[in-house]
Amino acid sequence: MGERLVVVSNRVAGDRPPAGGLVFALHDCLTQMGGIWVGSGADLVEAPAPALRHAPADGYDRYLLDLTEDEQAQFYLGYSNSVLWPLCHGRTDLMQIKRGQYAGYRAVNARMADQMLDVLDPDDLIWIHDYHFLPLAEELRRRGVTNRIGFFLHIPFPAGHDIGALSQSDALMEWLGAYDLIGLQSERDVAQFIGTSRQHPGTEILMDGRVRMGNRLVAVRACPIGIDVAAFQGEIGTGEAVTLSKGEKLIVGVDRLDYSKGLPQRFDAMEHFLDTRTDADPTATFLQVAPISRGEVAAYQDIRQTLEQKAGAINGAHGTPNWMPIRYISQSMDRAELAGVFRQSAVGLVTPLIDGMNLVAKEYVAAQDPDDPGVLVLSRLAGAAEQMTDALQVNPYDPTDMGEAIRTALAMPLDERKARHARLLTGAVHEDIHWWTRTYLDQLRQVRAVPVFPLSA
Ligand code: ADQ
Repeated sequence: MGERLVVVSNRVAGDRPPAGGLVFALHDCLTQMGGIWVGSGADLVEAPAPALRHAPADGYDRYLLDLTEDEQAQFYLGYSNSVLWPLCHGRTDLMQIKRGQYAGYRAVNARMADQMLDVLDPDDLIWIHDYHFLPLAEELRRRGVTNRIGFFLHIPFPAGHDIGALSQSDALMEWLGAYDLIGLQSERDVAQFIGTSRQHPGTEILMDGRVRMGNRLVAVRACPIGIDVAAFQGEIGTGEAVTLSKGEKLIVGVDRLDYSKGLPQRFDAMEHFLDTRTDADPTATFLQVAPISRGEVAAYQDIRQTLEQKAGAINGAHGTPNWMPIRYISQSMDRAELAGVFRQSAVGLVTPLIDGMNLVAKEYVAAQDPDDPGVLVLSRLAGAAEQMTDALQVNPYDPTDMGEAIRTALAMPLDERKARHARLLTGAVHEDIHWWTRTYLDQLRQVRAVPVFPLSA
């Protein structure tokens, strides 16, 4: 039997077209290449089935792992999103370490490995995604799986000075040592990985770029994720997505509601712009779309309240009976609506405090009219900043810097807008989603963490 791709990620595409960045990218990859996609089922169960549930999709097969309500609390909301997510985003202060989470995380990974054995073939190329399944390769190796196994981390690799906040920091490095290729979003993440590895006994960085982890040699590479530019452009309709008055400009921000996305600072930047407004500045309305995510986690409830208060205060101070400077929406939008809003806006604000990549930045560029493009204002701390050097790059912690960038973007002459956009679009087209999957999988086929010693149980 020939090579078959086996993708594992927590979320899999449902029956409707997938929405989120990671899910969209993997759906596209599997539709083209065929193979199987293993993930956790959306509906919680009282007692998990003894085997993965088969759910065919167009062009590939899906296999779903059942989760109970308790496992959802410990594995997903707990260890994954209240421990690993804040750790990787430099917010150790928001980590909520609670008894039972780690055991739940390990148990779900172990059951996933057990149940995957039934669907794996010896020639399968296994590609595991993101922080929910860090220990999965080690679990598979324990069960005798010798296939090539790649990992891709979509979020930043934790900084060396934060790693001590994870009680299982040694285990983390051992889990990673069971892969053949560790893919990270940016060179910054590779540097963080190397820094963290240096602190870990038994890990050694080799001159050829590989890392000796225990008795295995593992390759670590930056491979920045991209988007399907043509597909996103195909979403753009005709007509105005947002009603504006004559001469009014639109500034847009689109994010999951998450503390890593820098939303309060972005609202402060808009306030700075309004506070220092002169007659030379156009009337500009800021539309922030931020649907609630992970609403059960406390840190996510706080951010929602903060934003509602800020939007109210800024509108109260600067609005008029006919105009509100901030429109804040906490509901999701479909991709066609999003594409339309991006195209209509004069400025795209993508200002996370830290981000693995940030696909909104690339979608914003893809959606612009090349003859009259909007300007991307991009956080220098987003992974995307390494590729998108023609954006106006800002410090997302500094509202004055961002507020002045909004002013610069609104006043930017057409020639400069066109030149910057053309270069950004060329980059997004060249290093798109197809390039990403091709580049990653080509490297995975080439590398081999040698030798594969069975790990003791
Ligand atoms: P996310 O943190 O979810 O992804 P991002 O890369 O911006 O962040 O992707 C979000 C996706 O969801 C985009 O495709 C965007 O269009 C869509 N989206 C966002 N807000 C939306 C809204 N209001 N309505 C509808 N759709 C919305 C993680 C990492 C990122 C990394 C991706 C992919 O945190 O750094 O870029 O994975 O690797």
